[in-house]
Amino acid sequence: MTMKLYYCPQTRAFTSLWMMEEAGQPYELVRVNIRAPGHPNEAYRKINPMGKVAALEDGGMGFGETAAILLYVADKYPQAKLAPSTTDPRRGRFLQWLMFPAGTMEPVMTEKRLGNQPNSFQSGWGDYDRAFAALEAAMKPGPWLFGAEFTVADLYIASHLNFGMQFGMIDKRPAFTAFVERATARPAFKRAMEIEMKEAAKS
Ligand SMILES: N[C@@H](CCC(=O)N[C@@H](CS)C(=O)NCC(=O)O)C(=O)O
Repeated sequence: MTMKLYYCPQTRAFTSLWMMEEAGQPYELVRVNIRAPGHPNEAYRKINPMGKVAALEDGGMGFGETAAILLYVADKYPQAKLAPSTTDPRRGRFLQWLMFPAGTMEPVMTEKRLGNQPNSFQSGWGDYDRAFAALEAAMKPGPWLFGAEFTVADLYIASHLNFGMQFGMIDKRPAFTAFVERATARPAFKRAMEIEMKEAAKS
C-alpha cells in the first residue's frame, strides 16, 4: 500500500514533502485545508490526534510530528541512507539532532520572539544563545552534521533554519546560511519546492 502524506502548502508540512522526495519512493499527496472551517474534523484527527499537518499514513496507521515522519520514512527505506542504522554508535547523537528543531529550536525561537526572559538552567530547551551556539559548533567541520553523510537530521535542521532566517526569527550566521544553501541545492529539495509551488497556486 502506498504511503499517504497529508499536506498543506506553506506550512511545516513542506519538511515532510522534502523527505518524501529524498526517499525517492512512491507516495500519495493528500491535500488538507487547515484553514477551512471545521478543521480538524473527526476523520482527520483519527490520522493525527493533534489535527495538524503534516501527517503520514502507512498500512492504515496514521501519525503526525515531523521528526516522527522523517525517522519513520528513513528507517522504512534504509537504501536511501538518510539515517545511521540502529546499531551504529552515531545513532544516539543523530537522534539528538533530529529532536532538536521541535524540542529546542522552536521553543527558543518563540521565547525570543515574545521577548520572554529565558531561564536556561530550568527550561528543557536552554535558551536561544546556548542552543544556536551548540548547533553552530556541531556543523563543523561539515559539510553535514555527520561529515559527508547527509541525514534527515540535516534535512530537518536546514528546513527550520531556512524558515527561521527568512522570517527573522533566527540570526543569519554565516555557518547557518552556508548550511541552508548546501541543503536547498539538493535535487530532492528542488523537486519538493516545485510541488509546493504548484500546490500553493491551486489554493
Ligand atoms: N510539531 C508539529 C507542528 C505541526 C504544525 O504546527 N502544523 C501547523 C501548520 S505549520 C498546523 O497544522 N496548524 C493547523 C492546526 O493547528 O489545526 C510538527 O512538527 O509536525
